[in-house]
Amino acid sequence: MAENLKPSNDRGLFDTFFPGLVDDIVKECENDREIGDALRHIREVLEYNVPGGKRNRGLSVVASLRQLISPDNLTKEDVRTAVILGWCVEWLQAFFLVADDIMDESLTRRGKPCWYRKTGVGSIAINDSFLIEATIYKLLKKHLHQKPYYVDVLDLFHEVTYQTATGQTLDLMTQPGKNFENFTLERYKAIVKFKTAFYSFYLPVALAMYMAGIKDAQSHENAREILLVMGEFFQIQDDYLDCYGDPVVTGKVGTDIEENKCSWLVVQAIQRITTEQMEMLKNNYGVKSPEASARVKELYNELNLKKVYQDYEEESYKSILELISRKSGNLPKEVFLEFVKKIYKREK
Ligand code: GPP
Ligand code: MG
Ligand code: MG
Ligand code: MG
Repeated sequence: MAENLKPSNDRGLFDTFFPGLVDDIVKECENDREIGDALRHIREVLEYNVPGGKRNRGLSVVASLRQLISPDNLTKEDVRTAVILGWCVEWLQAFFLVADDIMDESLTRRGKPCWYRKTGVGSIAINDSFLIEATIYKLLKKHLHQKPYYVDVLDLFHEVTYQTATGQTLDLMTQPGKNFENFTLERYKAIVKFKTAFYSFYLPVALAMYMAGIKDAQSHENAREILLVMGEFFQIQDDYLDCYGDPVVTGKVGTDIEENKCSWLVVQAIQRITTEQMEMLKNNYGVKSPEASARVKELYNELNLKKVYQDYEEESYKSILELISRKSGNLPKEVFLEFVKKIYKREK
């Protein structure tokens, strides 16, 4: 097997593709008299926002393809295409995060200032998020337009973008109400399924499935059922880390309490709260002051939410393994187990 086709080199191989993909988008027009200035700006936007994450979503396309096509049948061209599709998933994530950080008034991302907060950027970041999205389709056209699965891939990116924006809508419109009655577990699950699980979990695996020629509705339904449950768990972790994570490790400072978010922690809190504690929560949740959020965090500690989370994590781990063995159908279980390994007990 050629050196760069070995699975152990996937991360290194993946990273080597990024500069070429940026060049695919900007190089030709960087010195154009009309739009050269804009293209040099696009390069800066892409270089600041697309790399530098964990790349788990992108790498999952490659890892999943390796489970779906045997090493003897997997060509160098297949691996190359999976890497490019993986980067397109990372591109989509960058588009969402640039916009999400503006909406959530976040400060840092991946250990750097959020793009809109970088000196000299500001509200052009809104347009920059559109540019990141639009350039996904330039990459797909350049590298995949002759593949038999091109239309499936395009359709999937469009559908998943719609689902994610729908989830973001629920996230932004869900306000606590007078007695936090809107922060239900049912609403919480809908938010996270749509805003996180489709693009982070179903998308990378579904792309690999289309590449491997797996198009049937039943296989996609099985994969979706498992991956959406994993995605829900992943966002619960994200909510937990927003409060209890170390910003040096996560690369971001949490804003869920100040931003009045329907976070898993607040949903758990209101299920365990006394009338006095509810008064305290009402006075301090969604208030943009460090003192108010410190009070909410004290309440979380009184309610032992760290332990509630740890118990949930154990429980969820067992049930996801059970779901994988029950629902994988024709798909190799390793596609899902690899994902599980990456996300349980994560600290970032
Ligand atoms: C993550 O929620 C959700 C997204 C990144 C989807 C955004 C969708 C758009 C259409 C813009 P989060 O706000 O909890 O993520 P983080 O904690 O990383 O800010
Ligand atoms: Mg958000
Ligand atoms: Mg956010
Ligand atoms: Mg978050």
